[in-house]
This record gives sequence, structure tokens and C-alpha cells, in this order.
Amino acid sequence: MTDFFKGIPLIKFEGPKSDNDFAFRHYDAEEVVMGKKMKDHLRFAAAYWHSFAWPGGDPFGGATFERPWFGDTIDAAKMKADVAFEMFQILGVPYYCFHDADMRPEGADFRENTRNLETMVDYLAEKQAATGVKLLWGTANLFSHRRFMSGAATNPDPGVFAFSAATIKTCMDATIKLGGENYVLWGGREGYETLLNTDMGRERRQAGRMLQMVVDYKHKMGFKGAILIEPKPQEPTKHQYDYDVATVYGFLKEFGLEGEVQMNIEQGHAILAGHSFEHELAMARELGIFGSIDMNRNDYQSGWDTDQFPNNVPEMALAYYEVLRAGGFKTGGTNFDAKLRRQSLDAEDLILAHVGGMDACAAGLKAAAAMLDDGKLEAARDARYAGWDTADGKGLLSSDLNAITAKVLNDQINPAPRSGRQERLENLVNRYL
Ligand code: XLS
Ligand code: NI
Ligand code: NI
Repeated sequence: MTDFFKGIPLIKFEGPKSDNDFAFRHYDAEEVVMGKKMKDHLRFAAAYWHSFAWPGGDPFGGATFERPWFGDTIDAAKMKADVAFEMFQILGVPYYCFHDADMRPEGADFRENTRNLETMVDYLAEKQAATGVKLLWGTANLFSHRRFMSGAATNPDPGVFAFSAATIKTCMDATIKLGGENYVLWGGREGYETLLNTDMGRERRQAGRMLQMVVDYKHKMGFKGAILIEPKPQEPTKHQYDYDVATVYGFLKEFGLEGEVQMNIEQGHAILAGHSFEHELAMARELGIFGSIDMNRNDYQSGWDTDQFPNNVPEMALAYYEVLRAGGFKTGGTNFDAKLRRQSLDAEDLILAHVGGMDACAAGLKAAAAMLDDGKLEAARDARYAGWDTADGKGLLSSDLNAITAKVLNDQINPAPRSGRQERLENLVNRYL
């Protein structure tokens, strides 16, 4: 045991009336919602990077967090892992997620990176076995080190492509060894700052080829988990290729990978793309590529990916509504890709941020389940499209322009507009919150 979380109790469910800050009001892991325990619906994961590797910097100032495990040694990395697993247990999160660079010291070259990674994978395997906490997904950090400043797979230098491919292989190996249930690729710096120096065609083909190699390696290794791409429209590069779910789907089609890769959809990235979270979730469901979510929240004034902890229950209810409509998570889950504000220095801030996020997700899930159970929203949606279920409606889609024109004339089709009833439906949603 480290003493980082000294004095902080294990967080238990105490119900909505509890006055205890260190308790769940809505998240009762064992409570059954729509035939499934809440813990199995939500499949919570904590993110190593924001909670344990991020020092609290912003564009105007450096580290505000002074954690005893900061430092590029194996001993420091082991202390970081000890503290991380203590947090997972305090919260009762069943899963965690990492980038290689979050959990191993940075080496001088690829060989040293790999050695450090392997040492830490062995250590994490022991921690997983001792606690029962599992790996939701692993990923490679191909964006922080200066070698990746012009991208990883999309880099103009083939040496960086090679370094990236080799690093992905070691991170997939680490994920597989730790029993990870998914492997994630977020675009990092796969995009561009200016077209003046960018060959977009080459860069897209390089990215497509890298993804084919990843899928190929997954099959070679017999990995049963999902390969997930995490779309984001900008930041760190001005324009990222994996803009949003629909754009990534086009990319997957182009490279013959639409049956192989699913989406990891992040709330804040959806907002940056000018969508709502539920839009991205619904799009992935309709395209058959829904996989997992990164749960967080952007500051709506700042226009950055602020990665705040989620706390807006009405938004989350609509998000989990789409998750439930997609049939829920299979290998995916709810990963808190969220960080503290840089003034939130204390160990208890880290715990309470997650407690609030988990409770907000649980409240959102319960509201979503009630909306689905009641069926009023779906009944209203079905009624709106009922015309398409008639023989006439169905016939239209297998007809052609000549026949349809004749039909419009014959049947004197002269449609009268009907209300979309938006306010009525919004009122209905608020009744479940
Ligand atoms: C950054 C991304 C990143 C991914 C993992 O904006 O959200 O944290 O989730 O590389
Ligand atoms: Ni993310
Ligand atoms: Ni993000």
C-alpha cells in the first residue's frame, strides 16, 4: 500500500439521500437494470494518462501536480502502478486503459522503450491478478514525443512510419498479454497543419496501410478483442483525418476494413466535430460499427478538448439511450478519458471526480432504460414513420421515377405537413430525469 489515498474509504453505494461525499448515490454495481447488472452495462474504466501521467500543465504554466511517482525510472513507474490500482479498487472500477507512454519510462530508443514496456507489463499483470481489475484497452502514444511531431503513420519520413508500426506491435502484444478486451487507435497527429507542405493522398494511403497491418496482426495473433478507432476532428493538428464517425466509415470502406474495425466515440470529440455525442453514437449504430465510449465533457465556451469529468445527466441519458439501442457494450465500455482541473491538487479530488462521473453515468443509464422500457419515445418515432410501413410506402423504394410520377398523378398525392412534435418529446424526456 502507498499512502497517497490515506484516509479515503472504499466508495460504496448509499443511495440518493446520502450526505456522504465519498459514496455513490446512483451507481449500485449490482442493481439490475433491464435484465443486466449496472456494472455490466456501464463497464467503467479509469484512464491512466489523465489521472496518473498528466502533471496539470496548460499553455501558460507547467506542472501543478507534484506526484511522488513523477520521474522516468522503473521504480517511479511501479509506484505509479501501485497508486493507480489503489484508485481502481477504491472506486470499484472493473477496468482501466493505458498508452505505453503512460505506464513505462521513456527510453532512449525503440529497444529501450520495449524493454521498459515489457518490465511494466509483467508488473501490471501481477497487479491485475492481485486485484481482479482488468484491461479494457491498450494503445500506443504516437503523438507526445518530438519524433511524432509530423504524424506517425502519415509522417513524410518512412523512418517514423516504421518506428510507429513497431511500437504499435509492442503495444498490441502488451494488450494481448494483459488480457485486454480491445485495442484502440486514436489519430494523434495523423492530420496536417497546412496543405502547403502536405501530400494528402500519400498520407491517407499510409494511414490505410497501417490500419490494414494492425488488423492483419490482430488475426495473426488470434486476438479476439475489437480494434477501435477514436475519431476527432482537430487538436493537436489543425485538421485530423479521422474527423468523425461518418468520415472514418468512408475511410474504412476505402481500405476494405469496415467489417474489421469499430468506433471508440468520445463525448468531447463529438462536440468538437460540431455534433452531439448521441449523433455520433447513433451514426455508429446505424453503420454497424459501434464499439466503446470515452466519457468526458468539454467546456462549451472554450472550443478545446478540455476532457472534464462528465456531470450533465440529461446529456448522458440521451447518450446511454443510443448505447442501449445499439444493444449495449460487447467488448467496449465507459472509459473516463477525463482529467482534473489543474487547481484540483488533492488525492481526494481524483476520487471525487470519478465518483461524480460514475454517478452521473449511472443516473443517465437508469433514465435511458426507463425511456426505453416505457416505449413512449419509440412509439412516437414509429408513428412518425408509419407511412413507410404501408404497402404503398414500401413500394416506393423499389419503384422508379417514371412509375412514381404516374402514381402521384393517379392517386393525386398531395401530402399535408405534420408536426414533428419536438417540444412535446423534449418534455417527455425530462420526465425521466
Ligand atoms: C485525445 C484522445 C486520447 C485517446 C487515446 O484526445 O481522447 O486520450 O483516447 O489515445
Ligand atoms: Ni479519448
Ligand atoms: Ni480526447
